[in-house]
Amino acid sequence: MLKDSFRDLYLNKNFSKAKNFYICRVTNKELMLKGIYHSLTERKRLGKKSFAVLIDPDKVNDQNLEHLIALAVNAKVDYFLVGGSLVISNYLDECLQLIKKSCSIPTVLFPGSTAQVSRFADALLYLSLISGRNPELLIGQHVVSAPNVKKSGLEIMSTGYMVVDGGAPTTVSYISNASPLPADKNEIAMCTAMAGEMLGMKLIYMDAGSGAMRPISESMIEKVAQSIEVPLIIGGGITDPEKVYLNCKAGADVIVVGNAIEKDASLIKEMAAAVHSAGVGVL
Ligand code: 1GP
Repeated sequence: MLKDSFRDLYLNKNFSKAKNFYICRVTNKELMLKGIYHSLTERKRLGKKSFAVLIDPDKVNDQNLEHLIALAVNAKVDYFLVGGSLVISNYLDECLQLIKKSCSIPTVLFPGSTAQVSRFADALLYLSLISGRNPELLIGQHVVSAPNVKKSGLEIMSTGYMVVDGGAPTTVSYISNASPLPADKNEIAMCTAMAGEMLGMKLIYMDAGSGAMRPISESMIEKVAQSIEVPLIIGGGITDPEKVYLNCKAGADVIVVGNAIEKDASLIKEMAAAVHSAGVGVL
């Protein structure tokens, strides 16, 4: 199915699929020309919610990635986030190339370290861990990697990254060597996000950590969403479409899901539908 082209579909008289394929290509191409950040802010302005599937290069291979891409295209997933707090394999470049040749869903790097920069992605979340007090992750690693990041040609999106306590230590809370933001301190979350925005961060990403026992509460999402203008990304421990929907209604602009989809890829469809139904407009 991934090898289908507009021409093949048309010649096989699969007109409705050909039309969808064409519209999807054109729409995504237009978005790509103006940049991913533009697409994120535009979607927010229009009241549309976005769904991003997180791909950890350590946990996929060509076969299951192709399957995942096919499901994502079918479900109209808006973005792929690629990366992880700890990536050991060398599959990052290949993984991005496979996505690129198979579909037009934009790829955004979500790097756990400076080693996870690849020119095969479309954009990079340039994360500063503003919830922690570890200077290395606030600015230190950025200084060291700045020339390479600039040279990569990727669209760089500065992101105020806030790790929120998810009920148990996660890879990100351990690796970052910084205390996560307490889950019930909505005011601290609000002030942190506001500070990040005023410091010039283009995005705020609140993350309970991959596989978190307890995802971020709707009350915290609401408090933060009401206090900032930039798009708000929410992820960590989200396992069902209902939670996805409630998070969007509380003010999340982008929902990120990784673990739950790794365990059951068929969740993509329902989760994407929940995200898109929570927006003002329907794609
Ligand atoms: C983790 O927000 C992401 O950084 C996604 O978390 O894997 O728990 O969905 P999950």
